[in-house]
Amino acid sequence: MGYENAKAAFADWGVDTDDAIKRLGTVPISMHCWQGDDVVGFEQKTGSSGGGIQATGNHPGRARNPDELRADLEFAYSMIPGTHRLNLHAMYMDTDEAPDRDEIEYRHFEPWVDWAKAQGIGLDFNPTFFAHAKADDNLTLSHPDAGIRDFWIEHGARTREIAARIGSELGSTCVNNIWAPDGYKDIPIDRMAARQRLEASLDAMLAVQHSPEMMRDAVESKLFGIGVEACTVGSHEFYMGYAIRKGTLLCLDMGHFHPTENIADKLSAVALSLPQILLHVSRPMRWDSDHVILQNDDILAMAHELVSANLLDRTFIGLDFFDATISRTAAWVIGVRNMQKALLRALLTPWERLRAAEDKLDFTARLTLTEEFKDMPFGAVWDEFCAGLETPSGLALINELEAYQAKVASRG
Ligand code: RNT
Ligand code: ZN
Repeated sequence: MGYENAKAAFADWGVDTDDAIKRLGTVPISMHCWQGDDVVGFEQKTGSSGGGIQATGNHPGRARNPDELRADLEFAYSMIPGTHRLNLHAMYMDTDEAPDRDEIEYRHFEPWVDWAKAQGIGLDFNPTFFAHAKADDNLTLSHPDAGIRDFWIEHGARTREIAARIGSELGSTCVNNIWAPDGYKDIPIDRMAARQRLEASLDAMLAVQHSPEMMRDAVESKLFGIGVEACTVGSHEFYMGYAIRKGTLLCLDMGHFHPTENIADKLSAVALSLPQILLHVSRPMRWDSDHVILQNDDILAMAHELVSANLLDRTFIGLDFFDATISRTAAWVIGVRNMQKALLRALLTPWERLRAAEDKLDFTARLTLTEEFKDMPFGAVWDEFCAGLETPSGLALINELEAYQAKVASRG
C-alpha cells in the first residue's frame, strides 16, 4: 500500500501519520559500541571480558581497532533513519598510551569526540568495571579490600569527569551509566556489609557535582550473572532506592529481571519517583542472553508505555545486546530499526479511543480495537519515514548489509 492510502486509513482512526513520522525523527537511540567488537575493547592489555557478559560466536568481521569500529558505525548509521548517538565504554579508549583504569583522562577519548563532532552525533559513556585483573573476583566497588574499592572509585570518578567534558564539547548531555558486576557465586554470609560498601563507594564516586546539562549519572541493577548466581550486590531494590535518594537516573536493562517479568510495566511505576530513566533495550532468551532485539511483544510493550505514559521526553533509550554469530553491523542496524519501528507503532496508536473504552470499562471494545488495529499498514508509514531520511528499506537494505559484511569478512 502506498503512503497516501496508508495515511487515509490511519486518518479514519483519527491518527495523523505525518505527526508520527515527525515525532519519530526526533527520538535518538543510543547505539552501544560493544556490539561491534564482542565487548573486547581497545586497551593495550589483554584479558577475558569477565563480568559474565561474554559474547558468543565467531562471525567474521569483528572490529579490531577504533578505526575499524568507526567505519562500521558510520555504515550502520547510514542504514538507520534519523540522527542517533553512540554509547561508549571506558575500555574503548583510543590512544597509544596504556593508562590503567584509574589513570584515564579525556585526551584518551578525544579522537572519539572529534569523530562524533564530524558525524554530528552525541556520545554517552560508561565506566568499565569488568575485564580487568582487579575485577577477577567479580567484586569491584563492594570489594572488602579498601585499596581495590579506591581503585574503582577513582576509575568511576574519572569517567564522570570525562563524560562531563564530552557533553560540553558536543553540546549534548552525556549519560554516564554505572554497572558493576559485583556479587557472589554462592550464598554470602553478609549481604548487608557488601551493600553498604557499594553504597559508600558510589557516594565517593559521585561526590563531585557536574553540570546536569553536560552529564548525568545512571545506575544499572541486575538480577544475577554467570559467576554471581547467589547474590548481586547492586540489585534492583538497591539501585532503585539509591537513584531515588541521590537523584541519579535509574537504568532498566530488559535482561536484568526474572525472565517472566514485564519490564514495560515498570516504566510508569518508577517514573512516579524518578524524573528520568535510562533503558537498556535487550532481548533476554531464558536468561540475560542479550540477543538482538526483535519487533516482539516485549519491545512493542516498551514503546507502548513510553508513548502512552508520555515518557519519551524523560527517557534515554539505549540498546544493550551483543551477538557474535551474525554480521555485527547488521545486528546494530536491525536492532535500532526495530526499536524505531516499535516506537512508530506506538506513535500511530489511536490513544484517545482506547483510553475512552478502558475508562468506560468496555474491555470488549478495547480488545477489538487493539486487535483490529494490528492489521493497519504500518509498513507503508515506515517506508515513508525511511524514504524521507534517504535510508533504504526492504531488499535494498538487505543488499547493502550483505555488501558491507562481505567487505569486512576478511578481517583476521
Ligand atoms: C551487563 C550490563 C551492562 C553491560 C554493558 C557492556 O549485564 O547489561 O550494561 O552490558 O555495560
Ligand atoms: Zn545493560
